[in-house]
Amino acid sequence: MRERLEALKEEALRELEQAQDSQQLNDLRVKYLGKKGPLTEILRGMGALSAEERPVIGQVANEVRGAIEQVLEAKQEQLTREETNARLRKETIDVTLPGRRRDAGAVHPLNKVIQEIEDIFLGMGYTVAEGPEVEQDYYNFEALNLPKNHPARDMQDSFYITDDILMRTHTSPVQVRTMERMKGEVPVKIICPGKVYRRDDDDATHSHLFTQIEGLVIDRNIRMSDLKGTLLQFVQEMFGQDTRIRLRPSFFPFTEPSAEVDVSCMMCKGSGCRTCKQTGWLEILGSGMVHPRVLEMAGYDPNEYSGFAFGMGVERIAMLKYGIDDIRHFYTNDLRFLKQFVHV
Ligand code: 2NM
Repeated sequence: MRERLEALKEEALRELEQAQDSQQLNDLRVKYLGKKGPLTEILRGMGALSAEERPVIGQVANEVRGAIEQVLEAKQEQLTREETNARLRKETIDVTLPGRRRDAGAVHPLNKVIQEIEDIFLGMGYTVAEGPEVEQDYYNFEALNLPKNHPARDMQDSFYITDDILMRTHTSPVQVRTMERMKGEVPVKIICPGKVYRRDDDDATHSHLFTQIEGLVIDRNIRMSDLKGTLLQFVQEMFGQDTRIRLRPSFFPFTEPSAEVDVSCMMCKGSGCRTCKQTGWLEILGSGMVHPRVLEMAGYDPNEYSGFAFGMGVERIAMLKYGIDDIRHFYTNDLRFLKQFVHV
């Protein structure tokens, strides 16, 4: 019996010494110390031994168990340490490797021009107002003195969602909404930038989606000269202090009188070139005194208050400023185009 135990110990320690990983070590623990292992079996058979032999063999068996447990524990510690080291070696990263370069985004040229125009009007005390692109017929047309049969309301010219919901065709509905919210209070002094939609075929100078900025001032005693002075200040900040303007009579349903505003050509300073078609002038703004019916519908007594309004296409201004020849460049998102404005 003693020899069997000694042999068992020898064999167990040899096998334990050769264990390669925690899994193998655990299998050996079960094999030698488990309920179905040889040591358990020997201890169970002790009943057959004589009274003198039993304590002696019992002590040897316990010594064998103790020796196996001790080696197991030491081996477990060693393997765990080795496995941890191996894992850490595998997980090391080379912090000196160059990083993956990420392309930085940039503000879209249209948004740059919008921000520049906003800054100019913020400097004159205006605030920026925004509103929905999907708009009610009332705000887009009715409240702007566009009667039911006006040609601009033609289904052919606008993107209708339902009979009385459409994609806004200008940002004026934002101004009507603002006037309503102000409940007759003055001054109203806002600019409204945003996308507008018209059913046009796209070409170099037309886009079914484009960007507008409209301005509106309402107060007591606002007159045409306020409009003219404001727009002169704006174009001189935008295109240079030597820029001049001229007003030509025009027509809009929502203003009376109405004026088209030309600026002296910033390319040739007015002497005539290809950009201005040898006229020295460029048409960039529509404007006028807010129609009394528009004021009245929005809750302002036209006998007490007056106002001016103006509107411009941001793409056209950006195209003139940067010499861009096709409006579609703003919407095709060709990085070769967009990257030219990263540092502008
Ligand atoms: C333009 C030209 C002239 C305009 C009018 C209004 C409102 F809401 F006050 F009636 N907003 N914008 C206006 C006037 C817009 O764009 C070419």
